[in-house]
Parts: sequence; structure tokens; C-alpha cells
Amino acid sequence: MKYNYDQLAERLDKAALLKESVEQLSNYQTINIEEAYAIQSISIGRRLLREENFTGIKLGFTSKAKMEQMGVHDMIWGRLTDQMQISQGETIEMNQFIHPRAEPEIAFKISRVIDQELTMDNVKDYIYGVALAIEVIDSRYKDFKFSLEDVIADNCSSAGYCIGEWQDVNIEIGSIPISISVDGKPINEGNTSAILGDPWQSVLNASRLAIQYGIELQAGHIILAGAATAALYVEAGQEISVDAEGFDQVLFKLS
Ligand code: OOG
Ligand code: MG
Repeated sequence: MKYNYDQLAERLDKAALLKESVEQLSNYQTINIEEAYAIQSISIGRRLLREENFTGIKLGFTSKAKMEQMGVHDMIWGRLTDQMQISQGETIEMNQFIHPRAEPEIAFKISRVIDQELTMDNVKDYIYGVALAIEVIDSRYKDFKFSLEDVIADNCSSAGYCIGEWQDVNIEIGSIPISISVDGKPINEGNTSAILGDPWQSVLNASRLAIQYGIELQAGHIILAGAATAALYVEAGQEISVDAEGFDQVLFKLS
């Protein structure tokens, strides 16, 4: 092996810190999926050492629109921290990112520790609420290009997330229109059924992955289900909002 996991994790962590994109790992080293998750774990471990707190997990490539946009073929998962939180209505600075994109998501808040793989029959016993969300992704790789292994090692491009009002778990989310807008103009429109057929499926997958990888998902932690539509590049001066039937709008601004 040319570089060890620590060195590869450090490279990605530094890229995020310095806001400078780096070459794809796959250009100079062959890593498999499990090695990529090991690198992700070390890279996020560095953030936790800098006093960031783990806040939950996000799933990626749970919709065809996203897989096709990025040219990959499998579901992935990444870790969220409190440093990535964006408040509803907040103005955030563009210069904290490299080349950010935003996408419309559904978020779930966990009500008690997930200690087993959940099923459609018991999943709502573990979830406190459902919300509309915007995820900001910001690949640390040049030109926002990567292999599946590259993007996993890079914590699935995670960079920010903005969550709207929490709603009751029984609110309809299985098949509702959802859109992401720039300055009030819808750019990408889709339906939540694009997320694995039903966003609740993302929670079942998250529970399975958490058990498999030994991730403690506790009360208060969140799960992001994965984008329902392709992501869009964002720019300073824009207001980014997401709407879905039955939910209040969620939005943030970029300066
Ligand atoms: C990877 C992250 C994918 C989603 O919701 O599908 C993702 C990327 O596209 O850079 O967050
Ligand atoms: Mg996402």
C-alpha cells in the first residue's frame, strides 16, 4: 500500500479544512469499499478530536436521479456532525465550502437508541419526528468527480444540513411532490417516492448499517434519507429553499 488509511484520511480532512479540492484517491491507489469506510471513520475521528459532535448519519444515492447524476450504482452512508448544522433561515458563507451543491431531503429524528435492525412494523417506535431538509454536499475531490470508494472515504461529500420544523411521524411522506428552488424559482422537482420507493426505507437501511458498522444511533440523532432529485450547484447571494406538500418551507441563504 502506497499510503496508509491515516494518511488518506488526513488528506481528505485537510482538504475540507483548507477548502481546497484534492485528487481522487482512486487515481493513485486502489481501495475497496470496506477500506473506504475505514478511511471515512478515521477522517471523521479527526473532526471529533477537534470537539465536533456526532449528530447522526446520512444515506446517499438512494434515488436513481442521484445515482445517474454522479455515475455511481450503490447506496452509501456518511457521518454527520454538529459543525454541519445550518439553522432554518440562516445565512451561511460560501467561502466555507469548495464547490457546494444542495439537494432536497427528508430528515428523521431518533427517539430512542436503535439497538436492532428496524422493520416497517416497528420503525415509528424509534422515530420522534419527520422534517423537510436541505443537504449541502461539497466533494473534497477536484471537479466533484469520484468513484464509489472515493466518495465513501470522503464521508459521502457531507458538508451541511438544514432541517425544517419537526412533524408527527404519521405525516404522509411516502409519495409527495418535493422541489428545490433558487430565489423562489423551482429548479429540480421530484417526488419522495424516488427515495428507495419510500423514505422510511432509508431509516430501515440506516438501522441495518448502524448495527453492521457499530454506530450508536441514540435519541436526538438524525437520519437523512438521501436526495429525492439531482443536486444543484449553489452560489453566493442565492436563497435556497425546499418545499414539499404538507410541510412548511425550509430555507437558507448564501453570502
Ligand atoms: C454524494 C452524496 C450523495 C445523496 O443524497 O444522494 C447524497 C454526492 O453526490 O456527492 O448525499
Ligand atoms: Mg444527500
